[in-house]
Amino acid sequence: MSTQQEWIITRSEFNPQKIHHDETVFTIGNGYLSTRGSFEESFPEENAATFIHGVFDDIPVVFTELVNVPNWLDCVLILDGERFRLDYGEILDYENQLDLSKATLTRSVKWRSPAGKAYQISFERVICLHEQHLLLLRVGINPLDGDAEVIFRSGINGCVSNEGYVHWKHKAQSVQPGRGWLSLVTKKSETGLGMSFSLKSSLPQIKMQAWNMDMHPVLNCSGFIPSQEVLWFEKRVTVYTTRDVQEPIHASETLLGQLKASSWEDLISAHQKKWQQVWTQSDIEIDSEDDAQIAIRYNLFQLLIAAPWQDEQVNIGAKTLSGYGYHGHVFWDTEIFMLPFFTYTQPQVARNLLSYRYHRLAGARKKAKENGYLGAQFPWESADDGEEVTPTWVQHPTDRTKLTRIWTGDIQIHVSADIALAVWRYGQVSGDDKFLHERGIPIILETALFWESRAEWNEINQTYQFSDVIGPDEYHDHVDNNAYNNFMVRWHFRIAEQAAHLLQAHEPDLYAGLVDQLGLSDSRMQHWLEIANHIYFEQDALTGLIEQFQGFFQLEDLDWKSLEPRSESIQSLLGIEATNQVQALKQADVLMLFYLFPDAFPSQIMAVNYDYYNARTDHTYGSSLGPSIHALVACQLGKTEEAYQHFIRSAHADLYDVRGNAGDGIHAASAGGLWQAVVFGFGGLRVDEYGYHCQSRLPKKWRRLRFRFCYRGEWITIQIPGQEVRE
Ligand code: IFM
Repeated sequence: MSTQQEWIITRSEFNPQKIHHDETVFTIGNGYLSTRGSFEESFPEENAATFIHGVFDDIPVVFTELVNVPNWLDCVLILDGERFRLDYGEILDYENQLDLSKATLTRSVKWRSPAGKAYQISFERVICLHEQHLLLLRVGINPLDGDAEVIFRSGINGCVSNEGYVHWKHKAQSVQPGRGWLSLVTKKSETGLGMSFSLKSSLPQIKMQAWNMDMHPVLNCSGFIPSQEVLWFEKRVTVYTTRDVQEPIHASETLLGQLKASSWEDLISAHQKKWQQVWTQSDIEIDSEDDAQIAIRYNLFQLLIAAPWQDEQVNIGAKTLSGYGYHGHVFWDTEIFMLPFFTYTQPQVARNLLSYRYHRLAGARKKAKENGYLGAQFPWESADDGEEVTPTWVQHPTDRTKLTRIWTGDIQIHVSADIALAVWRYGQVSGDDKFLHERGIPIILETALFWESRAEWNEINQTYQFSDVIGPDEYHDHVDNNAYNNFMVRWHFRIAEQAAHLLQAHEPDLYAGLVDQLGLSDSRMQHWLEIANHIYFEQDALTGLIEQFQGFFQLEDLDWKSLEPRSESIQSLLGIEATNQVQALKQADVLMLFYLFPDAFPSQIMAVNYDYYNARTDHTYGSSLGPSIHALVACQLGKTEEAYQHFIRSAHADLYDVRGNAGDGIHAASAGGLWQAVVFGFGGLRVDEYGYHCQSRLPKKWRRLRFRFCYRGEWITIQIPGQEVRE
């Protein structure tokens, strides 16, 4: 095991300007819920939030959003008549620490009140992994200048909103010395929530009064702390929703009662043991001169705390459960960027994530039908019911008096092929044939039907084409024949034909059911292959350059240097329309194909295209989905040091707020891409139908790399330089 410093994220200074960034950085969770790293005692203009997977409610414009649930931290601390909060008094010493190995957030503040008395105050926060409905908080108060009179109030605060929008209606509540509970329901989706809490103090002279305030059961604790003694409060919170059980309050009260017999130490040790197991599978060790070790662990930690360990009806939003960005909506970010990490290190989570798509086929069928297509068309943004939830209009990024039309929900259609690819790759790596046969192949076939009806025959070119789409590079919309889109569709048709025959051979009854349901036939599948073989895909015979979409090479080349120095994206500098007219990319597009299909292109072709598109990509201010892919492709081309620069950009995206928007939540796709950049890029792992092998290339600053993965039930450890160990 590595040294402690390689597991701990520390802030030793409080910077109120960075509060929203830090709230995101110090998010903790357990795959059921997450809580941002805001302070127990609150802070003005904080963005405190706790989100539970799957708890959505309606909201105008963006249709539905994850709901900020009652604040379970909820503390007011008054010391000798002065309220403790970091905007009052003086901070003499400060340390905020996230221990990634134990998933524990601790904060210790030496504080001088406005009246001049000093106190040491500490907090320890845990969202249990071994019991996903249990949250723990400990607060320690140590007066440093003589006795202190203390008032400590804590409960469950249901007066919360999503940045001003209130989703909760009151049902019932109760509080008595030692414990209380709150029952609420969301206004539109009618999801019920029950939260219970218990509170105890370490000193007998502390008196406890129950305050039953509106939507806010609270315990008011008061008394004296003798000089130099530490007063501890221990709070336990249990939470259920009607997504879990019929009677959430009954369940939260029962669990709280059952846990009475367990000590704080017992609970913490069970939680830590579970995390140890998780890290045994998912950790990456990097011995290097840089901060790659802590950065990779931090990114993996953020994926792991958002991973639905026990729920196949939810998925991971683009910002995990760590912020308001994208309202909890799910994108291709899951399948293309995050999923490989889970497929290779936590396969049951990958299965849950893909099962979410299977259970949302009804929404995808509806979308296809409404658009006049066959089969299933997955939405660009998905949430609770799997219907399209991409907003149609949003506020203009620079001129707030204007609205901007968002086209992704209408025409960014590659997501259906992205999901099919993730399904197939999961099946290949995990060997989970049951999933593949019962859920995976039905997804692949139903989405193939969508592509069949979406393909357009062009009599003049004698090609099948896809006009009016958006590819991964969202700086260009309404384009024809995006190379990524078309290549993915070609792959999709070919794999659909193979998958159908595989199912027919192994599960004839399931296959017969699909034949009936989807109208499959040999001639239909021949037609799929026919489309695949005639899909438009333009590659310059002389240069080997693949055109990102029809007409891309005719666009004006941008003079990037003339725009430097800059601190915003090309799109916000030039405007949406002007950016559409130049060869500037928000993120990898053609290069995505080299990352996903490294064996499909000769390296010379990859190199030519990498050089061309890499030079035309808005790496720092474009999409956070870009750098990890550029890192990976650069590795494939042996440009290891260039890959390293891209890797660092992705590794620091949230830790150092590279794009200035980390306050909205974790860039989950970047985190998932980072794992791939290390394992597939620097580690050089390749898995195909014949097995796996590694062709590693470490950057100069790295001395050693070690990772594990599971291939068809067998755990393999790769150490570079060094050996491969099969367990
Ligand atoms: O899915 C991405 C997209 O590729 C770029 N814009 C942000 C989305 C959510 O992360």
